[in-house]
Amino acid sequence: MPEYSIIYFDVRGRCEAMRMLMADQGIKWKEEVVTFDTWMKGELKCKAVFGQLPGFKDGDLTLYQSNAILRYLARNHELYGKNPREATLIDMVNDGVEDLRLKYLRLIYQNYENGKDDYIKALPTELGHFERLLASNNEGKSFITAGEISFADYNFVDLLNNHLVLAPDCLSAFPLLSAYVKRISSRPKLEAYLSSDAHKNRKINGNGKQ
Ligand code: GTB
Repeated sequence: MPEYSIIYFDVRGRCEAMRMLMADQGIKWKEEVVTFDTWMKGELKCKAVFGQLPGFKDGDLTLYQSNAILRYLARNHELYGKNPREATLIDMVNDGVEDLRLKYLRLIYQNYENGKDDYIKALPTELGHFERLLASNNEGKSFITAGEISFADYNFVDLLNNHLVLAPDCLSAFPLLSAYVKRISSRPKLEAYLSSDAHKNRKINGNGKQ
């Protein structure tokens, strides 16, 4: 069994997709929680490759950049498609998820009060892209792309869950996305994790906005 550790603040943030992936795949990991006070001392920031968290340890390997960490897990645990074509489609989707995550994080950390209404108004356009993608893969009945679950599914479901907190009705016009998020979230090990205190008690974002 690998010896994985997440080094991060005590939030879901950019680590929840990797936690969901590991929980669903039956992989154990440790949490090295960094408090804001510890972070402000600067020692960990100096060590981090790009001066930011999360970090991720596998034995003597330490990684940074959340999407690289997701890809590392995907390569190690067969969550990256069966061939280069599938892997590239998975990358394409994950890049789309990252684009939306960046918009979401900008709202949360920089413009919540003034930007929330406009952000929610623009959501159908954003989510429509993913609804069409789902429709193009087995009529939306399986995964976001490819024939098996991939790291992009965990990343996307985590981001959808955050949006369902921000705007509870945001999926009502998207039947395939609504069914998809329920279907993935009800995979037994993932459902157990999503209903655990470890998940529920962790804030979504560092500033308490959601
Ligand atoms: N591209 C990088 C990735 O994907 O890993 C982006 C990483 C990133 O934005 N890291 C943020 C960070 O390290 C934390 S995620 N910020 C500290 C710094 O730059 O000095 C967002 C976040 C912000 C604040 C808290 N908090 O206060 O608890 C938690 C998470």
